[in-house]
Amino acid sequence: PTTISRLDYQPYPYLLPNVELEFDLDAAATKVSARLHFQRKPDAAADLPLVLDGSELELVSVAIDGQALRADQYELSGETLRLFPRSAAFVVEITSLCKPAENSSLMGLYVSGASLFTQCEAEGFRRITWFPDRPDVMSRYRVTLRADKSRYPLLLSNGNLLQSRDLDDGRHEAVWEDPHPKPCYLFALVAGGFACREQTIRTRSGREALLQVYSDPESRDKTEWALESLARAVRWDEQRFGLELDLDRFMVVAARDFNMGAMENKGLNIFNSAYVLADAESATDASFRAIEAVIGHEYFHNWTGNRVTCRDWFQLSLKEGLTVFRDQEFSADMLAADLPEAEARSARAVKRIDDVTTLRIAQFPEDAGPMAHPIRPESYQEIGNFYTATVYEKGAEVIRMQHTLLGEAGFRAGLEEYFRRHDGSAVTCDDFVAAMESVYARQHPGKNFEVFRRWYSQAGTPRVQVKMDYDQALGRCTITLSQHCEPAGIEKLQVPPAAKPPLHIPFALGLLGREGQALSLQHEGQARDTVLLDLTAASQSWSFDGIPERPVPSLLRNFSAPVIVEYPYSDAELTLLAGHDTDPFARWEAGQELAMRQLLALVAAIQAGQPPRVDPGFVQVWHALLDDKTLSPAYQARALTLPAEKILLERTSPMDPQAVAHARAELRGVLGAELGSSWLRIYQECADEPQEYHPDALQAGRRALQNLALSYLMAGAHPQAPKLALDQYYEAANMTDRMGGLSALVNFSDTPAATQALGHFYEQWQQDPLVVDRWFTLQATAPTTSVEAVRALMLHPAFTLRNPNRARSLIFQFCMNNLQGAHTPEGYQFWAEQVVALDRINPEIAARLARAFDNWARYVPANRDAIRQALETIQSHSPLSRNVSEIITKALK
Ligand code: B3K
Ligand code: ZN
Repeated sequence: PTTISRLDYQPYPYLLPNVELEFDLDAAATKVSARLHFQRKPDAAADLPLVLDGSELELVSVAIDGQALRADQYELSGETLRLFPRSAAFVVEITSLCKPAENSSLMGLYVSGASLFTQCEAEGFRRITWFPDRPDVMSRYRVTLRADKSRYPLLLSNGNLLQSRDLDDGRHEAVWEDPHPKPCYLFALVAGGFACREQTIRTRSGREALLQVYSDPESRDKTEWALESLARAVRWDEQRFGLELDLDRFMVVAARDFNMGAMENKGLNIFNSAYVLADAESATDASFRAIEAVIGHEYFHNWTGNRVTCRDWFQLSLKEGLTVFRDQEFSADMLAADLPEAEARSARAVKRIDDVTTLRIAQFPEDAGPMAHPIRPESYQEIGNFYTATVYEKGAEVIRMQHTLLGEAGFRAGLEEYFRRHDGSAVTCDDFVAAMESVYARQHPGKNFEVFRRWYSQAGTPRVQVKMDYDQALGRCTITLSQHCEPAGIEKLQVPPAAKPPLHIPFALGLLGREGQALSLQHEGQARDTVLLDLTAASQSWSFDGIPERPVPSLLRNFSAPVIVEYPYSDAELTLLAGHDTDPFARWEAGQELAMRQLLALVAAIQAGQPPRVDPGFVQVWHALLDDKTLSPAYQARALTLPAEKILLERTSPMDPQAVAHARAELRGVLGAELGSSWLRIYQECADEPQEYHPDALQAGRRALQNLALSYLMAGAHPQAPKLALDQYYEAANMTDRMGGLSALVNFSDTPAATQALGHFYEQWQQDPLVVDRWFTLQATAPTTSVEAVRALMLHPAFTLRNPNRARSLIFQFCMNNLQGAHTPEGYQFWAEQVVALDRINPEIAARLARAFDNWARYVPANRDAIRQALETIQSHSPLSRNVSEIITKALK
């Protein structure tokens, strides 16, 4: 397998300003005729061959300037077609065939249901036609689509519809033109029968634009929220960043079969239906929020990704990190909208807590494992493997730090500068940082982003060690921050280890008095409750005067950098912070850290064969949080949720998944039992307010807290719990409550009533694929579910490996989110089998499953050895896709 390196980038020697494509669409064989207008760049050598990419294509004919080429006039080998043009400007005409119905990879042109869809990012366009399939070749597209009219009544592509007409023998034709030059990865077409929900909006400059959401006709009543979310996203990007929609028509189409969440094709976003379809009866609060986030994300790509795109795929975080940051801010603003100041602050903190939790569950382990890479990777074998939590979520944190350093107005100015410099081109992460730096240097004469840039080239999660000294006589508190970052991924194999220079870490700090009161800090000539320390060296100190008593530090407020903080808090100090910190994120964090200590102690006891014992002091902390009437329900739900199993797992060494699952269940049981009457009170208070369903922060928060209370009541075996859960399940008026009831039953009781409710659920919802996915997921993740049970579920008529959502709902959920069931020798062998089976169908999806046990080398010996065997089982299969092979090879290094 070839490894591609970032530093080997070479510009493409030709411009391709215009592309004309004609499609004769047919599921079995689609004929594609391309007319490509090339111009050699002035600085390119005249004898360079023209190199085009193509995959799984049948070449019918190729011509240059109207002259058909004989087979000896071009070179076709593997995925490369070489032509030898004789002039500086010429037209290449290629006709080829592709086979959508046989394409199970869901890259390129494929069939889903009765419709045809495309997915081109990153390298899917080469499965449609021979082309320079790289993001730095930008062209204007004119696309003619022809197909049978009754089978494919709607023919969509990017841009504007120029004309449509009926042809002979039941076929019809549509011609689309996209006025904006784009790389081929943003090309899209859709053909099929769809229902449309649409709305006209007026953009801020007064232009009218048509927003459309297309779905299966039977799902049309579930597209209202998506369309509203799209309209909100358009408005928000205008208001927050001054970015206006540049199209007359913006379309979103839902597909049942889709590898990722969605795709930002210019003017024609194609979505996994899970991120479009929702109504109160079938979707949970979390789904409504996720739809809003993904609709926003893809829409925001229209500027950050499409207007300015990536020079090469190493720059992926240029668009993804930035766009994730933008969707996070969008979601936070939507959650906080219309709330009074204090509630708005709490709602934003909840969003931050959820985003940081995602980072810790998905990205920290990646940074600590064999696939660790900087947000701008240095090399890859298969780019499809680098749509990672690091590129996306850590990438967003790196953008967020720039926002923190520049401030809101400075960041907006930096973004404006970025568009001034680069609109319409394909650029690098360095270009983005340089635009931001130009504003930063103006704000802070003498400072720059020289050290900050290292975030783009360094893998691994940095640790920041905090030391606090207090001088009573001087009333002076001195904070010393020291950073270091362990070797990550392949760096671990290097001897001697590569030097990892310090990073620029914006570190937000507050100090609390012993009564929990905020202390005012003098910093850079101002008095503040929170100061931002600029850590740019291995170790630095800051002193604060006028501090009347030895304070308790509140560290990394609002999670101001993606690092791990180390400070020797006493339990009493954490308890103070958990009850009083004025920074809601840091307050949550303190409670989580206390819970983490309990959990780690339980893990140790379980491993030593001792009876697990929970500290009554800790139960009191949870009790106080339960009784705190000042907290918003959504925040309270987060504060009372124990750290996720995967976060706990990362904190055990060696990692012991069975002990982790056992410890967390134990603590939940103790908290449920000892605080039973409080949980019941909370449950009843939350259940008390019937209203018309809306997924807003307040209502959703109340439901989250109610469902959390129910799960604790079940875990604590409260005598009333099973009846509450059953009643809630059968009487629910929305899916959030229904799932809350059902999951309480299924996760905490293996009773006939639970089995019956599961059966009832399937009966009720079997027509709705997204709800059937929930049904599989619930069973896949229930602690009592064994490998045998999963195999039985795979035989269910509704199961198929070919639909990614369905495969994820059962196989991925079991392997990745069922510690008890999956972390067994049978579990690991089952995983290996499924990776191999999926690889034959869909390599991109298979490679994601292949990463389930990335960190196997850090597990306790029995698990470690069993996973190694399973990895070797996978490796022994051939052929493996480039995708899976890269993952397995790196895991076994
Ligand atoms: N840009 C797409 C990524 C799809 C790539 C799949 N191979 C999704 C997104 O981040 O918006
Ligand atoms: Zn994206």
